[in-house]
Amino acid sequence: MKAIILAGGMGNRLLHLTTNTPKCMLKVHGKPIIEHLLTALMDLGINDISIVKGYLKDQINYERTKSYYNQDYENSGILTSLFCAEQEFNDDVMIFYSDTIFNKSILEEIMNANGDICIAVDKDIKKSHKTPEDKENALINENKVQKIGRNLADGSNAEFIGIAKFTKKGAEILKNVYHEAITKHGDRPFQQSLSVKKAFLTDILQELIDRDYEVTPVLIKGKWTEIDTLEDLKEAGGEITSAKITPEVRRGLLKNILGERGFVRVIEAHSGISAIIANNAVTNGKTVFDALWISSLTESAAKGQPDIEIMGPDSRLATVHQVLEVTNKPVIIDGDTGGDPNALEYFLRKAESLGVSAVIIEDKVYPKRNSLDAESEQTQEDPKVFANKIKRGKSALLTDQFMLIARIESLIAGKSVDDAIERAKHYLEAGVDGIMIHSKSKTPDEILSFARDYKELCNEIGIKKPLVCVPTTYNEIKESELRNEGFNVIIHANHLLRASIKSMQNVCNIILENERSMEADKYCSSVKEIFDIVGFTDIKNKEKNLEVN
Ligand code: SPV
Ligand code: MG
Repeated sequence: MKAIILAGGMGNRLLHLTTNTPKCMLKVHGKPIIEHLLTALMDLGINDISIVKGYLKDQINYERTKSYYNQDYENSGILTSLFCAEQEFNDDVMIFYSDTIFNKSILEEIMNANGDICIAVDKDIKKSHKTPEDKENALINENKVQKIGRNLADGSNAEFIGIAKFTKKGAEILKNVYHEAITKHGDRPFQQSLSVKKAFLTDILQELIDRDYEVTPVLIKGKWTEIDTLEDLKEAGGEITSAKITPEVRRGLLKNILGERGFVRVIEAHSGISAIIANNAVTNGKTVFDALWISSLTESAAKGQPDIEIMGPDSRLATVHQVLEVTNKPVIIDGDTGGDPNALEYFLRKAESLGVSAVIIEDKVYPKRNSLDAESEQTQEDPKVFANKIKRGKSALLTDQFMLIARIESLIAGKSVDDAIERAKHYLEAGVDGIMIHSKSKTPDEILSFARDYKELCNEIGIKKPLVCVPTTYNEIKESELRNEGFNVIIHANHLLRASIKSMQNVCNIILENERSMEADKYCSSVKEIFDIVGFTDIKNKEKNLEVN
């Protein structure tokens, strides 16, 4: 008996965890998901194991296994991955999804099942975190699979769990049907997919059924867990806080995401705990923050100090250390004015070596005042002096992964959009890697007007760099609208600190008023939640060295 493990997918729903790690290498109970399967297979004496890789293939390395590679993993389906290992279809073979942890007894059940084509199904259709469109269900009647796929029109009474077994004869049938399907369908729809190339395993199984081949269900009793979402990973005992990343890999992430998507959504973090919350935030199982902003306002305030450039570079870097330790997202630092050019060089070199992706410096005179304060005088630097500072900063950098971004404060200082554009020209020509336009207006009008002129300027001078904004005061406008207007980086600059201040004040008042904390409980996270968030639960699991099988 051979085994083929399909490990080419990108695991989009676990986005922030799979930025640098293929899904099957995420850890559950201290070891990668795929390793649970490899151990179980080897325990059962199955040693002829092939892994079909795709996304981040070099990170999946297991001695004593064979490797296949689906080069086009981004544009093809799991069936294409399976057929990358077609030469293995010359014996009895079991096929596995690589993102599911199966109890060993399940493997035994299907291994010993009768039938040339068998699939493992669970009669107890799980309340998994998958949407109905994503669940692979089956309709079983008279010990035969009648239908298999997503959203079955005739209903379903079992869930496919991602294991199929083909005898040598069954594998021969599979090969023939697959090649006939390619000839017949070409790039046209195939079963529930847009083409054979993009098809799921369930599509070929349905094709086999349609051609009157018998697909036998193996009704499993043991436990299995598919890791598809953060909730699945958490429930399986996975590590969601400590996916580690080297400074070299992290540093280039911001440029990479900007290159690929042209858009980055950023949230502020001012401490380890706020960084973990920001790192793990996800909505609809897929929308996440792409990067973290280390704000001067909140980093100073978290230490009880005003944002007037008295919390210097080393304070900022100490906070950055905390954040880098607990997250795997790219980090952008608020560098204030950058100080004098020597101080800027020192700061940039440190930030770059830590794996920070970008520093933004503002064109004000040291010591600056927070830009949102209506009463402070906002003194801008001469643009030529600031352009020279940019040149000094850029010359101190060792990699081109790192971005030095110039922040223009003309609108904050009461000057015109034209003044801001004039400055943008100086800074772009000095070699800056991006431009941030700041505003404290209640409406986005002035930054939108800047964005339009900026596009023209970029065309005119032939330099195009990402555009950044911080919509704190003009926060009615949505990210998608800002994106459509030409903004590439949107920073929600202070919200986690503001949320925590309000919440802490509320809880203080409730405890004082009630002379006890019972009434405040519903406004507080549980202690267990803290354990989970900071990885104490992970550590306990590791110490117990829990055996899943
Ligand atoms: C910060 O977050 O520290 C910023 C943005 O610099 S603002 O507070 O709006 O100036
Ligand atoms: Mg600031």
